[in-house]
Amino acid sequence: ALQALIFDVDGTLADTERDGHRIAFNSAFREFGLDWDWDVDLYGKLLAVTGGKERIRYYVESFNTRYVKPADFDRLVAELHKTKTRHYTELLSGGLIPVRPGIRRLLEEARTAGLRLAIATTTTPENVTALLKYSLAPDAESWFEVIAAGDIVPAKKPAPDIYFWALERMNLDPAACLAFEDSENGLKSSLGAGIKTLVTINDYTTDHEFPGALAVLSDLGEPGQACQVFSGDLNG
Ligand code: XBP
Ligand code: MG
Repeated sequence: ALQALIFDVDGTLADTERDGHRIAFNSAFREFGLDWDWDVDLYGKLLAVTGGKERIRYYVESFNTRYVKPADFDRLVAELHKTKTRHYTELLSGGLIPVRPGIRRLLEEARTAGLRLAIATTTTPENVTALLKYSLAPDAESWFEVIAAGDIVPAKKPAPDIYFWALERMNLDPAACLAFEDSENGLKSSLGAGIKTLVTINDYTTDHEFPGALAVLSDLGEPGQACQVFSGDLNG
C-alpha cells in the first residue's frame, strides 16, 4: 500500500526557475562584476545540468568559452553560488512565487490521510526551507519527515542517489512511495530508485521525454480547474 509521497521542488512544488533561480544567478553575476546574463532561452538550455554550482561550470565550459578562468575558479564558483542563494532566498521571502495548482490541496489531503511526506531535490537546503516557509506556510517544513537536498549526495539528478538517500532515511521500500517530478532528469532519478512517478510539466519541460512515468499532466488541478492529461491512466 502507498505510504509516502516524495516531492521534487523546483518546477514541481513551484515554478521557481525562470523568475526565481535565474534572476538570482544574474544578480550574483552582477554583484561580482561579471557581464554574464542568463536570458530565459539560455537558462532553458542550462537546466540540462542540475545543481547551481554545476550549472555555472557548464555555462562557462559550453556557452562562454571566451571567458578565461582565474586560478581560483573553484572558489569563485562557490562564492558566486553562495551569493546566488542569498539573492534567491531574499526573493522568495517576498512571497512572489506561489506553489503550483493542486500542491497545497494534495499536501493537506495527504497529511489528513496519514501519508508520510518527503522532499528529494538537487537545490540547496536553505532554498527549500525558504520556499516552504514563504510560499506554502510558516510551519510547512515540519510537514516533511525528510528533506533530502543539495550536496548531501555528490551525484545529483539524474542519478537516483538523492531518492535512495530519502528512502533509506525513512526506512521505506520504493514500492510504498509515489514521487512527483517535472523534468526528464528528475524522472530518471526517481525511476532509477524504483519509485513510481507522476510528472507535472512546466514551460521549461514541455518538450522533455517522460518514458516510464505513471502519468504526465499539465499540473495537479484545482476544483473547477481540471488539469490536462498528456499520457497515463489515472484510474488504472
Ligand atoms: C532544480 C535544480 C537546482 C536549481 C538551482 O532541482 O537543478 O539546481 O535550479 O538550485 P530540483 P541550486 O528540480 O531537483 O529541485 O542553485 O541551489 O542548486
Ligand atoms: Mg524539478
